[in-house]
Amino acid sequence: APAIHRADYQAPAWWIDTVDLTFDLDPAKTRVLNKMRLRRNPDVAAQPLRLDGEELNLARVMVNGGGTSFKMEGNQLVLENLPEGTEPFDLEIFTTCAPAKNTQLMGLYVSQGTFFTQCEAEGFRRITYFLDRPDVMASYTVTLRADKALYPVLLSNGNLVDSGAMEDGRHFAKWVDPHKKPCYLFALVAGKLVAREQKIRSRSGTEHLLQVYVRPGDLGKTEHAMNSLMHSVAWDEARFGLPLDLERFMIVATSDFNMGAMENKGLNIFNTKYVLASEATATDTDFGNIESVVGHEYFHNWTGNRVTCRDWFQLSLKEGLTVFRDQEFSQDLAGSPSARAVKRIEDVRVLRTAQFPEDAGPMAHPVRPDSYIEINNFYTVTIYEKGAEVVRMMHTLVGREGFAKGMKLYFERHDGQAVTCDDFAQAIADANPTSDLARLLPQFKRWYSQAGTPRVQATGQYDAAARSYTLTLTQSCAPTPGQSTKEPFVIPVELGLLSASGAALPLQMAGESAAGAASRTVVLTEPTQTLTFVQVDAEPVPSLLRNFSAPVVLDIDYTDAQLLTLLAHDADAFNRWEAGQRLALRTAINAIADSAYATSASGIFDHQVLGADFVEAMRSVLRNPALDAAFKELVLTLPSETYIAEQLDVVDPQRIHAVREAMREQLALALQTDWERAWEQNQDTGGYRPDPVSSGRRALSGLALHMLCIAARRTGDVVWPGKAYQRFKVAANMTDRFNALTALVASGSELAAPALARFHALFKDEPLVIDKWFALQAGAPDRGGNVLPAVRQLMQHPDFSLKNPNRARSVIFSYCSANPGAFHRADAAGYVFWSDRVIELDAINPQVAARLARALDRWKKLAEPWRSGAREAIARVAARPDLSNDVREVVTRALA
Ligand code: BAL
Ligand code: ZN
Repeated sequence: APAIHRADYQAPAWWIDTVDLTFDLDPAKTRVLNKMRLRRNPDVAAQPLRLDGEELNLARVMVNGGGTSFKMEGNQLVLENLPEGTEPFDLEIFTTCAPAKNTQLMGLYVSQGTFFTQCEAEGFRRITYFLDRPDVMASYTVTLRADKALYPVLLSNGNLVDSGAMEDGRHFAKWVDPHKKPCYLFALVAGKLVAREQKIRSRSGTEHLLQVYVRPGDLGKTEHAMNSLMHSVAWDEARFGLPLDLERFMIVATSDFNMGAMENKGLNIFNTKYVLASEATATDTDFGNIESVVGHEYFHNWTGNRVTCRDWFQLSLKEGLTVFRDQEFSQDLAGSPSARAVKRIEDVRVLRTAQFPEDAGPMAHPVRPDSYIEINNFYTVTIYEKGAEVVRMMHTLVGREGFAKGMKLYFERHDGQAVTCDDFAQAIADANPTSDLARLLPQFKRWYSQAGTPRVQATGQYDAAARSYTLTLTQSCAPTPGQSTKEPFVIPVELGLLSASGAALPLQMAGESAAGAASRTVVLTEPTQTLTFVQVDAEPVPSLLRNFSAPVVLDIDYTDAQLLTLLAHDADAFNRWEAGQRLALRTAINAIADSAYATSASGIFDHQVLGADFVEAMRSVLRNPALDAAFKELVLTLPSETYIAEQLDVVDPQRIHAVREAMREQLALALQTDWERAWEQNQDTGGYRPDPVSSGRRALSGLALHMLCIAARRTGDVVWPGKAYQRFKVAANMTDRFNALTALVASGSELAAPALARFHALFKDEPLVIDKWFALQAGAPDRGGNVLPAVRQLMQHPDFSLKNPNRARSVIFSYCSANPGAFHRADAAGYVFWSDRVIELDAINPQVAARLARALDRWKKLAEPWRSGAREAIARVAARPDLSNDVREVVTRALA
């Protein structure tokens, strides 16, 4: 397939004003009657009407009630002899499709006997012939007809205006969406579902009906999703003045879904993973994810739906902005400054372990890409998470109030339109004409056009005689595919200075008459800038990039003592955590490089690598009564293998794994009594609540138990594994139960096998819990190469299915993408397994296959023999003549 280029964008030659769809739903053969009212776009040169279609059977085409000539060109239906002039005319297209055979889960498909749709990005063309592009916005009327016994619930976007019985046990429902929308926001659902309902009243007094639809047995697991939805509605009104614009807002859950969820207008369709939760089946992490995904999809109702994207290159217009909004929502709901910081740290961790590698690899692309082959490959952490960081920097540059003003202007200007990332940035800047953003807008927008993670190198110089401290900040950005040179970015750096003993110093810069606050934001625009601070009594410790104020790598040569000061005293919680991570990272990298440390043939790295200072600092954090448990858990968790690998030019994944395991074991042993205390002091009291404080306590006690089991493995202790097994058996919630199970599995305890068997028996009817069961085993630490055979075995399990994306992810992705120590085998068997699965999945579901294909993105960094093995495996996939565009694009770029 050819690449599509942003520069080639042209407005549509035709507009579709109204769409009237009638569905006769049948799994084997669904009939779709599509009546459209079209007109020529007078602003564009006359040309034939080209409608997109895919895997459709065309039965009839009529214009203004009569026959017409047409032809097929590839997948497009081309009509040349349409009425002249700009008067609207009617076009009627009758097609059939086969939802039961649709394993791609794009367009109309069947999941467990229920019909669902997924149209973003280009799935509507699998339902009917259409101008399948986001800048064509139409008014939709939808009539659904189906067997009443099999499909009692018939849903589409908007309001239900009519329904009733038909002959032969069939019935119908007619829906009208009061808002114009692009076709990617179309949705229908038909099946046996039940709903939790809630009436709410908005600030203006309007009443709305909220509904969460699930399969009948799942109703008891919908309370949290409904609460999250109510919080979302209230939050968007309170923070941005954006009300719910529909009488009825529906969420429907399906267990077969490619993504997390989809923001179809008024009818969000969700992966069950992001709807269903009970304390018995869902962890605290699940509860948190549900809150943020429900929020995310709801917030799209304005950022995405009311104002949508002109073309798919602008995807981050809605995704970056909506991720930023859901992150803010979760922070606002979390409440305390400490809980906010914990959420921020978690978000940054995702950015740095997933997006930074993407930005340095073969799939690197700007937040607003210039070209793509398959748009589905661009639903990436760059578009989403880096896009959110770009919006966050705007927020930083104009302030909270200024940003709210900018949002208001954005909707005043663009409500009902399909627009670009430029339009958004312009609105925020124009609403804040005296801001740094307005002053620097063209340069700021390089964040949209330039790929790659900028690096900021910082060096400090203290001049005792002048009592001044000079910071030199130099920015650079490495080349990425198709972009060999980069211009300087606008980088907001929030910073402060600490005394050697950790006191916050008031900041006074050269030329200023008095000292100001102890923290401020400096905006970098030049390749190199120097900042001079005066009235500094002794060499300070700089705290830079507080709260991770820009998505950059900060290179700075801290001494261990400086990092220990930051870890103990920085007023910025993010940088406190970051100081601990830097200490651990430095230790890991030194040990990985140090040839004096040998790895034994069995892969055991039997050395003390952590210094006493680090261990004592970790002990202080654990014992510090002023710190929240959630924060302690983050500090005491070592940087991931993926993150460590990103810091190295040449990656030996086994050595990284061995060193990190050794560090963990050392922490487990050295802090044993503190872990015991952390376990005892953080037990649940009272009933289960997934709030930040109690989930933080569970996270810390879970880590403690894990560490105690790791220590027991070395000491031969049987008490803690026994306690873990006991906790596993009697736990009152899934978080505690799963943490205990994980501790047993991860420490290789003999009790792991009986616990796993018991877990499966307990939850055999809970698919989302069974996903956890699979994922835990596929992600288990490798002991002598045992994980790959176990994964193969898991794929033979009666509960396994390659067709269900959640299940495929729970086994295959957990192994290939989340278990580097087991996946990167010297014999390349992990890679061969990967290539087999990519090929196998591609025939079923190209979107899921292409995600899996990304698991070897960073192969060029691997040391031998992994590098050659990985290249061979990718080449093996690329050699297949019958690949989807999705997988073809990924492997071609990987080999380039
Ligand atoms: N628009 C695709 C799913 C999401 O980002 O909400
Ligand atoms: Zn989204």
